[in-house]
Amino acid sequence: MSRIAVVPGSFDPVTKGHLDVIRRAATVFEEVHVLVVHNPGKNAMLPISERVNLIQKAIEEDPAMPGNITVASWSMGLLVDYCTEVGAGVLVKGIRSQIDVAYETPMVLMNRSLAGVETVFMLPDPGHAHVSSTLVRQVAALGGDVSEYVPPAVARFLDNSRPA
Ligand code: COD
Repeated sequence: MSRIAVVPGSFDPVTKGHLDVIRRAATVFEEVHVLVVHNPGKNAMLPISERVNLIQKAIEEDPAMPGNITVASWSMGLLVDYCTEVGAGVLVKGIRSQIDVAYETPMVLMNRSLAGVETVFMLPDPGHAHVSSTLVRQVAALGGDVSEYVPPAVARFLDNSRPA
């Protein structure tokens, strides 16, 4: 039985969809580790340390967030190695559509096979189902308003990063 869950992601940047899943996970598990991991398949916008910083701020500023959440990053190898290091037996992944299920399924089976780590899929509030970091990056880069999709800490950061 595992009381510790890891919610991994690129979080580049963290969105309200991610935070919805993180909050739900923190109501189910005793301890939740939000883990920022580099995804080699994506062109990163923010350094990992900034992503960690923004998640921490977003959680601190959200009164609905339980107090059992820690934020970390991992670049030392497999995701399941982090789980083993902290004694987590469960990964939590947010699912927006069948596309996410198809993308995540081989990783679920591989992580179980590598280290016996199970994965729980959680659905966000349907209002967040169309939100992705990729689209947030695109809308922000083209000068659009992303404040509906990201926490205030990220909206402020993106505003301050705009060229004058
Ligand atoms: N609502 C709900 N969930 C969402 C939303 C939303 N609006 N947006 C994203 N999510 C979910 C995603 O489905 C995903 O589960 C999670 O949040 C993170 O999303 P991203 O986009 O920030 O992160 P990804 O998809 O780039 O994932 C990066 C991971 C590091 C999690 C992934 O690459 C991974 O698991 N890598 C494992 C590396 C490894 O050990 N490989 C070997 C064995 S598989």
